[in-house]
Amino acid sequence: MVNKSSHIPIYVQIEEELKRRIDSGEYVVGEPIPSERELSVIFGVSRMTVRQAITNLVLNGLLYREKGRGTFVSKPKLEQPLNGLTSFTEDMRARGLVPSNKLIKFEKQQPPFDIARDLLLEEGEEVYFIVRIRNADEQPMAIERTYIPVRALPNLTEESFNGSLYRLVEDTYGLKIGNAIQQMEASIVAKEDSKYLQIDPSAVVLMIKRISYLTDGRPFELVRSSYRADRYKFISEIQR
Ligand code: 16G
Repeated sequence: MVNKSSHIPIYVQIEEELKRRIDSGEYVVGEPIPSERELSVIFGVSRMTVRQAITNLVLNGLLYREKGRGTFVSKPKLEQPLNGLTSFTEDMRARGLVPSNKLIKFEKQQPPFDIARDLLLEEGEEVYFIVRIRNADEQPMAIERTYIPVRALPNLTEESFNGSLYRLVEDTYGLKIGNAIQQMEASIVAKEDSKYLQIDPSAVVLMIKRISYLTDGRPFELVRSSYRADRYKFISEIQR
């Protein structure tokens, strides 16, 4: 399986072989893979080399380590298309997963300057500030901090956030959602978010900032979402 005279480094060859075993289902999701010692015997290489291959697969989210228990196969990442203005609830339902929310904060406030500017607010205008953990099948996937101009959606309450915000905007308020501008960047998870997302304090998250507009051009939300990078990959179709 390992070709020692190849120009491809041995740890890369092992990484590819482990990936193949994960993809083929030989190594099962949620189950441990053989130990470093066992793999070093199977492949006839040093434990160091095996460890390097495993570490790369851990960093790529295909495997995860549990202290004292071993290395396990991760669930495949959710593929999130980047070409439609959909809600978290719609995205999860489309995959047969059950969405749920945990409301961490709901308050009316004077927004920070940059938020007021992006939401085209007038001086002194207030926003609702909402922090929600978004779960799929009861597993935390993302944490979202949402700013909504009070003028755009008056009379919101905590109960408004039991379900989907976009359903509320469209069905309860009878407004039409038009488009959004989105930016994405990678970041180390914020300290307080790591416990909500149940990830390591040094883990990486994908941060998305979305400003969404009604069809008449009025902004109705500015959302900062931190998505678990070990559970998500974003896909877009590009054309020439
Ligand atoms: C998504 C949106 C977020 C929106 C939410 C509404 C991204 C990056 N963000 O999470 O801006 O507020 O959906 O979801 O996709 P809901 O209708 O389920 O509450």
